[in-house]
Amino acid sequence: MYKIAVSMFAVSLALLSCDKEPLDPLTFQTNLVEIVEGDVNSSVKMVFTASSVPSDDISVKYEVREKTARSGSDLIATSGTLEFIGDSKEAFFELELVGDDHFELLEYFEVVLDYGPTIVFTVGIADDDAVAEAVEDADGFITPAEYPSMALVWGDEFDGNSLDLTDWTYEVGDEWFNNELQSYTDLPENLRVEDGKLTITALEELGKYTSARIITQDKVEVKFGRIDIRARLPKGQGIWPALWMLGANINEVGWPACGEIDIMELVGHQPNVTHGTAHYEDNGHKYRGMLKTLSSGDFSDKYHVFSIVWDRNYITWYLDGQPFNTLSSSQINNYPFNNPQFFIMNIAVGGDWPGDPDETTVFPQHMDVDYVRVFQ
Ligand SMILES: [Ca+2]
Ligand SMILES: [Ca+2]
Ligand SMILES: [Ca+2]
Repeated sequence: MYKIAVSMFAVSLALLSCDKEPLDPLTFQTNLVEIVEGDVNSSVKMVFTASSVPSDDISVKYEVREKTARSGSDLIATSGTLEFIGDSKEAFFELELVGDDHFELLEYFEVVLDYGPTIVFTVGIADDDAVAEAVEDADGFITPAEYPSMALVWGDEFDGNSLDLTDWTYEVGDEWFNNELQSYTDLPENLRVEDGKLTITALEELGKYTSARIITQDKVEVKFGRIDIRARLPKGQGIWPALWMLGANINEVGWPACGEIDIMELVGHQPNVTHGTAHYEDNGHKYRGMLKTLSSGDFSDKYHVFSIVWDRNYITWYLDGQPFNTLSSSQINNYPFNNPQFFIMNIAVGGDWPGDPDETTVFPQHMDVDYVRVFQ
């Protein structure tokens, strides 16, 4: 349809200008792919360049269309006419941008040119504001329940008295990876929801370890957003809590091609260190991660907020609102993180990374999760 319309337009141009060489179909390019937001309102010239000088003066209608960027809060949607006059291949309009000083994900809008055929240009607005740091209250660090210009698209405050099985599934059994020792159950001694929090408990009984692992696979799958998880973590040799995500296409492409985002992992013999890591397939299993060490105390003392900001082509990890790791799609081949992922929360016991529990390990060990929230 598009090709036909373009070639018809080219024909009509050729008929109008029979004393000139036949023209290639006219197309347009623009100078803007991505704009930086700014903290105050501003305007920017959006210039369109024709592929050749039109044979006659022409008027091209343009329309700015909201997408994730919204008129009034991110830009001013407008429409009008671009005039290509004389020998000029260029015409422009002034685009009005709305600045602010709060953090947002990358947003985009469209500009549609209509000159018979239509062309749609997609333009990004890159945010230039820092993520707000968490504040400290009586039992630890906490993040806001809402953010300007972002909507809560999913969350669990763990306010009921049982796990919400519309969103979560227990994974139970004895057979796990990495030479882990635990058996996962759906018993209340291993998982409870009460007092506004989820508590996963790792237990030892006669040398056997039990714990719990829950997933949102096929129930809650998200792509992009600011994700905040407030939790207090267990510790001790052989204790391995994790708050993490796996690609929703894992059953089709397998691991690690599906991509894994570890928002928080901790090995209990280093109870003051959180790890933020991405795993992926790039000529075999590869991973990139960074760690963040508390300046005092450990992660069992009080709540901390483990966050990622996950947007098109990048992921940044935060502890209490302070960034400590970023992955960009340009750093790896076969970047899998522009696809939906689901959540996993668990405490593993033993295994290749932490090693097995020993006589210093105290049981039971608890991970308390106050909330998980996804904002877009
Ligand atoms: Ca700004
Ligand atoms: Ca902003
Ligand atoms: Ca809660």
